[in-house]
Amino acid sequence: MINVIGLGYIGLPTALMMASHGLNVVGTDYDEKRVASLNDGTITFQERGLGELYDKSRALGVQFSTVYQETDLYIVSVPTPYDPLSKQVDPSYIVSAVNEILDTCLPDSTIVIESTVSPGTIDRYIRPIVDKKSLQDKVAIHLVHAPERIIPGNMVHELIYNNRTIGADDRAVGERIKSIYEQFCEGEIIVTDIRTAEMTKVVENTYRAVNIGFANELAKICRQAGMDVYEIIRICNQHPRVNILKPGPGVGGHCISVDPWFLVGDYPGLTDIISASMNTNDAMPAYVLRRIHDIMKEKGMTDPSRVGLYGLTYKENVDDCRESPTLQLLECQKKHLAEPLRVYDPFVKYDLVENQYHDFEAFLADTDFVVIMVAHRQLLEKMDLLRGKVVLDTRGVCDLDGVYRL
Ligand code: SAJ
Repeated sequence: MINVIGLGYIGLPTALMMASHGLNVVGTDYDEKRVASLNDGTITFQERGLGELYDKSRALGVQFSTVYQETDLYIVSVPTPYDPLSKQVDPSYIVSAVNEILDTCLPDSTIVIESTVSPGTIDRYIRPIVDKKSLQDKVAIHLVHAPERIIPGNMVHELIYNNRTIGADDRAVGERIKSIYEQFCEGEIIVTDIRTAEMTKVVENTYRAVNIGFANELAKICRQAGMDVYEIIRICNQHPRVNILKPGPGVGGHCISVDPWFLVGDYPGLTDIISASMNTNDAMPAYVLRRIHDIMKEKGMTDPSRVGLYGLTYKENVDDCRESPTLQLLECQKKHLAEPLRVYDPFVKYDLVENQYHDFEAFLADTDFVVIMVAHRQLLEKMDLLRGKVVLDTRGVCDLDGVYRL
């Protein structure tokens, strides 16, 4: 039996994918409400294809519990926050999960860490407690790092088709875990050592962060030059070796906005490009706020309560608001002691911020100036409703006359 520890954005899809392929899976989470909801038949977050996977897994007997199971294979997908001051990873959730596993597991067990960690974290914080237990009880506990790569919005597809990396101390253990992932993963699975696996994961997200930072910098350059950044990027991307990403109102989520800081925290003197890109991305919400101010001035608008932000999630068509650019912008606005702007997001059905709307039409009725922060499918289909309003489009998706860009 496989015990998946942590039923969040990564653990839950992984547990369901494994169970739906006939593997015997129990998902464990300390959050009683989450476990109760999953046992009652209610999935805990929205993601394309997850509902079907959930139904199939339930029919095949997947179980959810708050209790760690006695078994010989664990997959750990708990959060790895970072300390905003030191920029270093906070391994406390993984350490406590591994401690609980060590208290429960069978003598010859494997612990697979899927959570993202900074290079060296497993050697520094996890290996010592595992080695101590192995020595004390004369048991063999194997450590493996299998970092996830799935992108919110397309998780189910990517779980099946992405290539994967498995880091293990012992090749045979790595190959054994590979054969389990091969039950559902059709991509190539590369077996390497643990530190290499840790580094590749953080490097992948850093690569994307740096490239988003570049696109954001281009947007600012083009604004100053009075040029259309989207047209420039579109033309440049016709070059066979150029692929520039999209500028936006900032970077959110719990990966790209966090993982590169692990490298900055661990190698402060060697990460100039990375920290400059991260600072550029982090400064985008304040840049959008300045754009709102400038546009209001240009239009002779004086009432900020008529300005509305469309989108609260960190990107389109997901319900995840972690580190979202809209939340960052509202935070920035708060520091100026300003009344928070109006906000609407079709994916956020609960009250998250002040002045939040749950009805698109009501939101539009109360706003003259709409800032597109997230390009949800709903908006793309109803763009006409913005006709006649002042629009600042931070995502490059609106073609209405007179639209303002980043
Ligand atoms: N963004 C831009 N411009 C772009 C692309 C993204 O501004 O051209 C913004 C998004 O709007 C969002 C943020 O960046 O706010 C991050 O979004 P994303 O779609 O780039 O990535 P995530 O955070 O949803 O998922 C990433 C993925 N990593 C890479 O593509 C290298 C995913 O494969 C990882 O599994 C995931 O991080 C993770 O969990 O580490």
